[in-house]
Amino acid sequence: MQVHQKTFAELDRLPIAQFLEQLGIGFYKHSVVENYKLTRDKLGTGINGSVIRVQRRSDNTLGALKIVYKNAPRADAEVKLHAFATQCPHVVRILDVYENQYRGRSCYLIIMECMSGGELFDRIQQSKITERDAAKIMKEIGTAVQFLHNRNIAHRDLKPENLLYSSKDVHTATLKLIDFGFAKEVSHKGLQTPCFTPYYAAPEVLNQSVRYNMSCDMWSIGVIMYVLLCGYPPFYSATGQPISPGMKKRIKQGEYTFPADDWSTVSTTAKELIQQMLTVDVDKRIDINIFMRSPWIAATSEVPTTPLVTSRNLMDDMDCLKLTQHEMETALTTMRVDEPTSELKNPKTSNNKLLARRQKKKLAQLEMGNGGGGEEQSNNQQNVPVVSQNNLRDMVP
Ligand code: I85
Repeated sequence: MQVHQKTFAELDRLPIAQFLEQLGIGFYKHSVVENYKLTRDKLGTGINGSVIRVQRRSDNTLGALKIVYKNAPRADAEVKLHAFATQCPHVVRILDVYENQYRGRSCYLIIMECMSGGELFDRIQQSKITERDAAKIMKEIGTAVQFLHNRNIAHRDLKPENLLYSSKDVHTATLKLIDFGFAKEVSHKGLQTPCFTPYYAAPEVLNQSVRYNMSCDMWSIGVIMYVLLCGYPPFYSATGQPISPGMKKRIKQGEYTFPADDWSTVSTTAKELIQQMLTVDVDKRIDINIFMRSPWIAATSEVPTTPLVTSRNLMDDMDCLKLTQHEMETALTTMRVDEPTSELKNPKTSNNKLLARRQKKKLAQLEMGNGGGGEEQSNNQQNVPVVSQNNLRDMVP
């Protein structure tokens, strides 16, 4: 349990086996079938691979096995970030990790506890909930996100499909976050490597990565909370199409309303909280700690027990759920921001030479006691860090 003191960056230096060992997670290279019975039940297909149901031979415990091909761009990051986050009670727990050959390819097999309660919105659709229930659900989601953000980790794929209940029992089930395929540790270290010396970087650029990635999660929380309280998304296409130019424009300008028919009975506190998350200006959007401290979340026992129209709306319009899911997918894809990839690096340019020259000059200045002249523009443009808006999905084979 000494792991609590160690940061992700500290642990990340270790090879995967030791990394997992530090977190008390088993890492094995023998065949997974020696310890688990694989079933044909497919629980879904993620970006990096499939998820199937498994059963531990020793005690019949149900598990979910996720195959992540080792050559996938984020394979190691997914295993490590998920393993690190597994300490949070609102993150699906990793039981073991295997490294096996599958169809001739090397892959990680992540064995998780099986979340047999299914997706959050499937449950909401089937039962009437009150505003207080919604607050409790948002608190569970917020707890997971707070755990991650306070450790410099952005999930970047917060959507209803990634929120599952641990069991079918409504009273005891815990809501947990799944899928770390897009998760990212967002410290400044990416911008400090020799390849990306930020000569031209404005101060705000240095904060951009952290701010954007974290605030992307906050926007997602805002959308999830909106849907939870009414049963339809804040932004939707008027044409019935999954995404339209009008809808894009409304998202970009933050144009949404709280239609009185469904929202008049919802507390102002809840609506204000949503507004603080669905704020277009990233600098004005609230962070997770402020969210968690807001009375609606911190004092759920004082939130009114007004019934919500959510399940009725979700039921009335089966497409609503699909629409919400699609809408979040599109928005998430455009919101994920990455540092420049190594391809942007110009290997011919030597920053070290420049640095050496600088240091020599500084010494000379000190010796001469003057400020010296300026020939600041001598380095290569290609080393300027760019915050690329690569669609990650396009980069994954
Ligand atoms: N349990 N995105 C959609 C699922 N337990 N599922 C997806 N990425 C993941 C599947 C495709 C999410 O990382 C995914 C991941 C992990 C899981 C996962 C993990 C643990 C489950 C891709 C279920 C489930 C739902 C209802 C009933 C049952 C299981 O999906 C059952 F009855 F089988 F227990």
